[in-house]
Amino acid sequence: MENVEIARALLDVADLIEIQGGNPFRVRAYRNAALTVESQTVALRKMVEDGKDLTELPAVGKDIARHIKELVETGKLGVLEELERQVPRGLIELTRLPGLGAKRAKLLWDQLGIQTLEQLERAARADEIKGIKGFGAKTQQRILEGIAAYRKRGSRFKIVDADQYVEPLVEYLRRDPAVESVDVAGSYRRRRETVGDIDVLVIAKDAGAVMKHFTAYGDVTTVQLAGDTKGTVVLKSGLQVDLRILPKKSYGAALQYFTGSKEHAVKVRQRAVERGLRLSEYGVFEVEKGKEPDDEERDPWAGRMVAGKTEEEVYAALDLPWIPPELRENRGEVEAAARDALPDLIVLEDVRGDLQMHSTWSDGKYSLEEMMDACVERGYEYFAITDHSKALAMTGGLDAKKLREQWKEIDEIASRRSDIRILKGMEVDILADGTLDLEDEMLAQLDVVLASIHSRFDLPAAKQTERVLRAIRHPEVNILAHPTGRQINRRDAMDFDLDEVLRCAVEHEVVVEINAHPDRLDLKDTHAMRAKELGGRMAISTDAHRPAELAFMRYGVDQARRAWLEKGDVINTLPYDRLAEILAKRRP
Ligand code: DGT
Ligand code: CA
Ligand code: CA
Ligand code: ZN
Repeated sequence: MENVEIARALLDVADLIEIQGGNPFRVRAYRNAALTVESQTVALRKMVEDGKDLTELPAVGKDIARHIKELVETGKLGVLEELERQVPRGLIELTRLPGLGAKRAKLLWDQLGIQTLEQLERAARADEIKGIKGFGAKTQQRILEGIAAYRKRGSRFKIVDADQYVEPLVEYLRRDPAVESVDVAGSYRRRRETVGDIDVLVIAKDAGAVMKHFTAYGDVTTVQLAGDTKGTVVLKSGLQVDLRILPKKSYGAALQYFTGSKEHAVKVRQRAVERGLRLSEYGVFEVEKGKEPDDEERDPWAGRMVAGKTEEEVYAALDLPWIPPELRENRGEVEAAARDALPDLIVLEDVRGDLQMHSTWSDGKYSLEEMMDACVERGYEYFAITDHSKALAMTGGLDAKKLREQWKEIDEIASRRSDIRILKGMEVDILADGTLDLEDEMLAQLDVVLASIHSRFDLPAAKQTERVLRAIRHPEVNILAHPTGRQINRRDAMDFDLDEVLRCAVEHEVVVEINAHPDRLDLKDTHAMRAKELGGRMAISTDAHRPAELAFMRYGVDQARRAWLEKGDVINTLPYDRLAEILAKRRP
């Protein structure tokens, strides 16, 4: 039994006691203990086996120590089974919905026998909820919306949604005079495409004051824990936020620890052990002679502290340069760092233009010139207008005749403005047989041709692969847009042979897109990494349908960094002349 499983069981006990309307101090005791368990670096299973006294752990009293022992030895927990006989555990999931705390979930169970999300949804649709005391038509509606949102995102938030909640929270925390610094760690800092929860780290003079300030944040619906140095809240959106208040001397070590990933942390800790050091969230310590690192796990401050204040210092103590968070996934970054061969990652400022966006000529919401102005404002040297082709009728996709009209408008604008270069482009549909949705003679006149799939995602894999390969082999195609068709939390990647597609793209000088739209991020990090490995070039494009969406570029760059990409791997970091050469590939 792993620590996380033990913690999970203790949390379930806390939730069920709370739903039952039990003693809030007991609820808190279980939650605090769960947190302790979760944050132990040594396996509690091992402590039990070694006959160690668990009550020496913070927040672990006699009862809970007995529970942990029982879990380790039998894999079960009597008190949890007893509670489950009294309260259905399906209710725990219901309490996670915005607007439905423990009390209200219990009420719905008492009055309507609701135990699951499905039953709740059925009751809400049948208009049965609004009749219950304390609920109304509005609440019933909110519950339905909450369920829909919960299903849609699974339990993970897209990074763009997380940003929307995290940025104001960080600003709010910084306003507290007791706060010295705020950093967000975890998957958020690593810029994963989705995050499970948010891990905030704070240095503060007065921890109590900061905890109060944190739990009083207007967007908080539930305070799950408010300890001395650790707090957990759930925001109205359902996003969970963990806060940790830390001493300055350990801040770098804690930032390193809580940034993860767990796999990266394991690798780095191994390196510490090889050097006779112990790395923890408190710092890097020399292991005293004759002692095993584990002996000291109980006193986190044992041994001479050699690093901890900054991350740079922590990595340096292990003979490593600082490793950018986006790389910390144990995909070879520790080995590369040791050889001093980390990539020089692309940054947002390297981007000189955007090669996919739409205007009112198809399904964009703003005119071509409005999109142009927004690109100028971002400081771009060039941009491509890439409206849809006619197969996408619902977007008002363009046929040859309309495309010519668009070119007239572009020529007219270009003749009176020299502040940015416009590339005539199109996002041309790849039809089911792999042919393109525009005449060759027209394709040849475009500055940039994007090819992409918007239909028949269900073809058998071999056919799908052949379809894409055929498009890539078309001499006029420059960029394969959103290559896998996946949409985060909505639609999986198409079933096809991506590796073969990437190889073919390299061979035919077709660039693959990292679509920066945060619903897509397609290619995703590992796929882009593979594309680079195969010698491919990439374009990071926003697919903006309005000026504000040009700002999605940062999400594309984040994923490109996670894919180890450097400036030279991405064509829209090139000056216009160089870009034009690449796009002109087979046009003499
Ligand atoms: P998430 O929240 O699922 O998107 O992913 P993370 O990576 O943010 O994971 P989370 O929130 O569970 O923990 C934040 C960081 O704290 C994690 O990346 C590494 C560290 N951490 C948490 N629990 C453990 C653990 O049991 N062992 C180690 N070594 N590190 C842990
Ligand atoms: Ca997290
Ligand atoms: Ca967390
Ligand atoms: Zn598209």
